[in-house]
Amino acid sequence: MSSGRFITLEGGEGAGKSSNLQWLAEQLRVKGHRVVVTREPGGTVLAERIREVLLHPGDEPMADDTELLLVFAARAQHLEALIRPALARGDWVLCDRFIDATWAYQGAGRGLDAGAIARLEQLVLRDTHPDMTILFDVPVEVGMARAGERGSLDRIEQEDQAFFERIRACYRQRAHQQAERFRVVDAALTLEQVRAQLRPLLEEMDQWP
Ligand code: Z5A
Repeated sequence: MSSGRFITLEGGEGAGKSSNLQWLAEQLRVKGHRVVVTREPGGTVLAERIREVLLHPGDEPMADDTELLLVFAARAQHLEALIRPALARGDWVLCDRFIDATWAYQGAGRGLDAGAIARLEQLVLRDTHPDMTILFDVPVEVGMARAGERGSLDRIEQEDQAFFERIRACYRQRAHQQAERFRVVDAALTLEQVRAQLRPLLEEMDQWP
């Protein structure tokens, strides 16, 4: 039986997931865990190549179904080549975005068929599900302003505010409906205040068998 744990970070643009990922990993390492930090789409050489196609496809408009299948193709590779082997070794896996991003971006954002997403979820995830998902919840305009400061926007970041409002609403609804897995932090606060909300979650993980 593996003792590895799978923790995912979710949220909209500029929510602060990346800013807290390494910090969380350090805290877990201090506690003696071996930690693998990764992200989606991506995480392996092949999955990172799929990410590049997804975010920077060139001039040809990408069909919504293509986007959905590429997201799951990258995830299948990531699970098989990195996540499952790490969990089997007993490592903790910290992942910047995972399946909830698909429900939020492709499901709520693009309005793609929930039945299709559910079938792909079952096919690709099988029995690999996050033990905890931390939702960095931030008002869309705050997150967009933070992300906008970075300069050039990728294909998805160029969507309008209504798209990102649907994404935020979807994340919050999933967190409400799956409260046993989700923990929600108010990510509009300062980095220090966000980390103060993450500390009790680390203590909660200490209680895991
Ligand atoms: N996508 C999808 O459509 N379907 C899927 O299934 C999956 C993904 C898995 C990945 O791009 C894209 O793929 C993403 C969804 C889609 N869409 N887009 N666009 P990404 O990984 O490059 O994008 P991201 O995850 O949204 O990254 P992000 O915008 O950088 O968000 P973040 O990682 O949460 O934020 P950050 O980089 O930590 O912080 C952003 C800036 O804010 C930075 O300058 C920080 O210094 C600053 N920051 C962070 N926290 C704070 C606080 N607390 N106060 C003030 N400033 C802060």
